[in-house]
Amino acid sequence: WGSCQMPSIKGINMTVGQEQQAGMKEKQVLEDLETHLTRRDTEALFQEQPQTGNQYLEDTLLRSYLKTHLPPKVLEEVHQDLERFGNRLLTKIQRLSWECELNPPAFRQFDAWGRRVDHIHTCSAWRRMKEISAEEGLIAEAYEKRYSNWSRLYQAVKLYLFSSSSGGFSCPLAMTDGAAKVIESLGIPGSLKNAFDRLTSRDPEKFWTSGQWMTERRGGSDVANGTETVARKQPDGTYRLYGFKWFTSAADSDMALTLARIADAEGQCTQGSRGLSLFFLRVRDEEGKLNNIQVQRLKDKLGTRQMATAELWLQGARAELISAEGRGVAAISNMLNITRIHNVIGAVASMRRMISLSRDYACKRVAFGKLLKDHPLHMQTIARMEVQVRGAFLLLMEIVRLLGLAETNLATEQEQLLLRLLIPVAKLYTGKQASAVAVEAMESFGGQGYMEDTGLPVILRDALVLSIWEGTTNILSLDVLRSLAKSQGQVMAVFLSTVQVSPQLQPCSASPWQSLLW
Ligand code: UCC
Repeated sequence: WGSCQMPSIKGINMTVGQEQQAGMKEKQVLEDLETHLTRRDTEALFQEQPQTGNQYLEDTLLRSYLKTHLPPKVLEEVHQDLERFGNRLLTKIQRLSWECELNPPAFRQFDAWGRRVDHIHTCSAWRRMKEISAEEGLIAEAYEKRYSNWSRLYQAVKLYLFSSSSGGFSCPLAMTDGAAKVIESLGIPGSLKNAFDRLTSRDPEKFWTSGQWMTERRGGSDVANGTETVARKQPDGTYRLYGFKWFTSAADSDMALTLARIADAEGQCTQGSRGLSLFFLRVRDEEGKLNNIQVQRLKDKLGTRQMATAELWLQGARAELISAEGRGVAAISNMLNITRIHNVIGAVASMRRMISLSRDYACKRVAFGKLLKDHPLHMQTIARMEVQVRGAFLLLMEIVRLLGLAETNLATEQEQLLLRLLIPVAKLYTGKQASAVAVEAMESFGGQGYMEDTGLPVILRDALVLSIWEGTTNILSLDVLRSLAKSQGQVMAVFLSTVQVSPQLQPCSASPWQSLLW
């Protein structure tokens, strides 16, 4: 209400009585105006906050999938645990997640007296996430195999529920799972037994996380030509590593798997992929002293800021060779495939979170005189996103179902081929999808979606990395070609025959193939 619109009572000839009356009127107008100036009703934007409840109970597709696939006895136990976990996520863990976002890791290179300490400080909520991961068996579940071939799927479901509330802790868990998988595939040699037990422990005191140090300064995709780190053999059979790891995620981890070139007696190394071997190393010793490693700096990333990613100098780090010489890439590919599946889990989880919040908001927010949910155009947008996340979810379930079969020696040759093909396809597809869906969902909140303190931009920033790390879209496309070439085309034949015999591609038949065919 601008002053030019105010009723004017000035400039008129009046009697004393009229003047008094006019004075009172003027006072009244000014009082009215003052009431407006206090902006009592307009000082803030009041909207009901979008929320999710128990993610497990609210996820009808997840629940119907478990019901139709798990044996009844397994379903009964798993259902109870997931309902409890859903409550724990809602009441305890989500809060910690936000704390991780508000308190990103900090790096201190020197102490007050000039001593080099290279200390990466993480917040208490981040450290609590590590304990929770152990308590919930987020890695252990897959290796204990309590439910035989269903254990892997059950683990993936827990990780899926955890992902959006993990404050970025999903990343170290992905690499921890990958490291455990590599060690298991090597037959758990005696020297790695302790590491394996710790990676798969449910005891927070014992539990270790692992890093995966592959990327060097010459690049992260072309590992075969980009790896400069050299390994020198020691008289006791161990190695010392010298090099510069340029992008090491979860640098606060307890151990790492990394690639290096073994130098011969003359100090010469074989170049290319065939010169790479895989090593295990502890990041710190029992006293907490770094293993001849220097932290150069922490990375300043767009997202996943809750997690410490660092540049590391290896200056004689003591390490153990764990692959055959020159078979490093093949050995670490087990880890890559697991972390790529985790990437799919993260992609589906972030889409699920964004869409669930968007759906809830549509039931609360009024515009143009009615709730958003009563606007067909708005609901069409949400429905389209919902279809995307459902397809991606079913694809994920299919992959972890196949992985569970492979890990319990129950997979046919066809199923193994299909798994090999689907991992890169699902990673590249859902990574891209998650970014697009996060942007679309953000828009469905209007300007509020763009506000940092709603927590929504964090989800978008974190989703944007999903198409980049663990192999960009083009690198994964090449991996699809690699799987085709290595199997002499069999992966594609199996894929096509599986798609053809799949149930009639009805939405309610919950077929994972729909998402790939659309
Ligand atoms: O480290 C990182 C940490 C980020 C944390 C992410 C956590 C995610 C969690 C999400 C939660 C929300 S990021 C850095 C990641 N780096 C990459 O992904 C590397 C990208 N580059 C590639 O993938 C390349 O394609 C390479 C490195 C695999 C290419 O190496 P090569 O040496 O040129 O490849 P070759 O010569 O074709 O393959 C060597 C051997 C072959 O076996 P053989 O010799 O028996 O024929 C291949 O078949 O390795 C085998 N191989 C594989 N086997 C290669 N890739 C695979 C595979 N994917 N599966 C099975």
